[in-house]
Amino acid sequence: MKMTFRWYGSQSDPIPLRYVKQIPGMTGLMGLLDKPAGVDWPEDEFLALKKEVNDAGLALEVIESVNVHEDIKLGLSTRDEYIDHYISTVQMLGRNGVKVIVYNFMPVFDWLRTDLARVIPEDGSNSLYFDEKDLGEMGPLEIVHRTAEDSRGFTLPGWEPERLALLETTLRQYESVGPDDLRKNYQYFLDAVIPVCEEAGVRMACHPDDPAWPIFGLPRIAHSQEDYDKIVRLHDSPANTLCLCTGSLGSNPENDVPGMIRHFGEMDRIGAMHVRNVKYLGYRHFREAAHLSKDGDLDMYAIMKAICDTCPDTYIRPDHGRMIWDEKGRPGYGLYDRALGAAYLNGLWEAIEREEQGK
Ligand code: DNO
Repeated sequence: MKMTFRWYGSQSDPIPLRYVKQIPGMTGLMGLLDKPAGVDWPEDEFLALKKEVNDAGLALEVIESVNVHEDIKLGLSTRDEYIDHYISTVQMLGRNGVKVIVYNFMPVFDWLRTDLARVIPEDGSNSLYFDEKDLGEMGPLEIVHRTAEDSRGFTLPGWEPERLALLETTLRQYESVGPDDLRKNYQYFLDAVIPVCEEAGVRMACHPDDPAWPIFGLPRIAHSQEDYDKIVRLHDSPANTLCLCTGSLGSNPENDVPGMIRHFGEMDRIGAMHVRNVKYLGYRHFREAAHLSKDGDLDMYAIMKAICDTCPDTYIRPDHGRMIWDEKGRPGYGLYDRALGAAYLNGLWEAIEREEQGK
């Protein structure tokens, strides 16, 4: 397992890279460039990022959020041009040492929460929170405005302003797209991109729907084992993999997260993992918790054990942390709680490996 950290670049992330390097066991980043969906990523900008990261003693083998343009998901006639840009970006990243690209195929919204800073009464920390009841009252436009207001001035991944500016039009375009249409458009995308990935030595890793159910009547096709079984079959290749996010899939208690890791790990279809815990508060109602098993409802030991048994070489990162110790960071992406998460996951890993060696 290679422990990595999501970092937004020195212009936008208040966390200096040397702090990331100082987290015990941290080997690299799941990095990103802040680029709108559909553009060809400029090689010089990527190389500058890579140099900065490598100079800090960290690897840059995973890139997150090479976003798929909405026209590709909608299957519009303009999609081929955007797919061409995607392909050039894959080729560029591959020749510069990137092994995995984390992306998603969610219509319009990436992850969604109804509160970005819900205070946890037990200890006064706060975390991302979701209650479907609040969402019902809000509607898509309101949630977008509220999320922007609550983000403390930080851009949030998946909530890029240029995408959301077109929100009303895009929502209308999806009215005639059902899950099967979306899957067909997905297959078209994978058929074009995966052969290029195979040549470039890159694996595509699809992030699940978060939360793990449909929202606002939009089609969503990546939130259960059954969904992912279909996705890996859309284009059968070792380069067509999942970014198994435990907190996203785990938001639905019907998903057996360790079981899913074993299922797809054994098939060698896990390219990367986001590892975090959630606390259920009711039907479609949860908050994000500290990484520890006892602080939430996921069994983090069983999760790490499943990784160790079936995909021990995968890249993982501690995912969304709470805001603790008065940190004023990007919601979900502060330093302190994610660093604690990494330390805890590394501790579990050491114990599991020792256990294996002692057998
Ligand atoms: C949320 C992130 C996601 C993820 C994208 C990948 O915090 O995990 O935004 O990066 O879905 O495309």
